[in-house]
Amino acid sequence: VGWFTDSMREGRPVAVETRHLIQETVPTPPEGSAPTAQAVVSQYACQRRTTTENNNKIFTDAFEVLAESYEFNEIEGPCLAFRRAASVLKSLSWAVQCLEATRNVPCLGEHTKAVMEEILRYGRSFEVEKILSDERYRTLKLFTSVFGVGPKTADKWYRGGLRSFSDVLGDRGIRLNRMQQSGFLHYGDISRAVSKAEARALRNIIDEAVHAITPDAVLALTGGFRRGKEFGHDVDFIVTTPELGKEKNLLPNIVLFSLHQRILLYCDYQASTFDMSKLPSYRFEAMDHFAKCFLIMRLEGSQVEGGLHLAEGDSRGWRAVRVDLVAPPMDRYAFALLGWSGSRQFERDLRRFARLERNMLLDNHALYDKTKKEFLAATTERDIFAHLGLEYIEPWQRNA
Ligand code: DCT
Ligand code: MG
Repeated sequence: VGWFTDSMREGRPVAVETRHLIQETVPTPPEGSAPTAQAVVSQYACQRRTTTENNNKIFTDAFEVLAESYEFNEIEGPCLAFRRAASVLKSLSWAVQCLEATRNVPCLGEHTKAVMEEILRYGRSFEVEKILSDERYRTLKLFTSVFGVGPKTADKWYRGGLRSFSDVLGDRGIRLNRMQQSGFLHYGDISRAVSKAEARALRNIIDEAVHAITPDAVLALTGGFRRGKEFGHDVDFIVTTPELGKEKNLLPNIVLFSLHQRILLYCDYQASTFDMSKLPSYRFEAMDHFAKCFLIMRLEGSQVEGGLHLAEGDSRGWRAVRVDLVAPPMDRYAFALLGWSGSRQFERDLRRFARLERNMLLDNHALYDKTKKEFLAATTERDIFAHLGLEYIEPWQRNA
């Protein structure tokens, strides 16, 4: 999870959740509009089914640039508005061909519609093109593509007059932390997408590591690969064991095993700070309190079915891959699995739905009913959806 690392270190929350448009009345669409436009589309991603097939990529790519530009400028309202707009368009089974067809689609504000109008008319957005050629945007985008460098650090370097990696690496005044050093060292590999086959190979390696020591351990692939994505920026796993308390040994043991196998290129282990008695948490926190590891692992081509996903002409026979491991206690497993399966927008809306529609607090640790003043138990993701009064959404339908 590259996107939160800097915020975590700098103590800045990643997102601010604000109440948005609620579409309650549904006008009848004009004749000839997209047929499915008549269906009510929920403003909450957790009430929509979003596969990896995106019929509105021309719009959502543009919105992502705008959102990121607002994020770099720390303007959170419009940033979130564009992320929500992108998310709702991703859920549509049809391509938007005219603005009138979106009359029953929530979360599309004035600014968003103006951008869509431009794209529909000219095939591109001038506002987006201006951002893409903006020096500050381009530099921040480049710097934040390094593992361990978030928007705050990138902006500091930019304000210091730095524009390229060689500027940063040649600046005597900059002391890179260990994470950033590894980020630069393995830049080529970890900025390259990880394939599904590579994710499966890593699963086999970690499975062997964890079961060598704890035969009854449970290992689950989460993140984008659990949602059926073909490629990801990292591979996320949850690992636990039925015996409460024993999960504490899992990550240190996997790390030791990997060290022994000489496949560990970087390791940042964070012990658990989880304390059930400190819940529920009313504060929005970017990160959960479970034990976790942010790793860079060495993956051999011989372990990957069909071979490594390398650049043409690269014949090293191995590559570096970013891997995240989380180890919650078993009684928190369903919450951790739901939280780490993403997408980020799906998670945001689950929490927002819980709070605004059910008076409940949901995070990666627990679900708390503020009306009944009690925690709601869950052993599966389905239990959590049921407590929230939501239809179950399969992981592959959570690509919001
Ligand atoms: N997550 C979370 N809390 C955080 C950070 C992440 O609950 N503070 C969840 C949301 C998504 C999931 O963890 C994995 O994060 P990423 O790896 O960043 O996202 P991804 O969906 O797996 O995307 P990618 O394919 O790019 O890795
Ligand atoms: Mg991931």
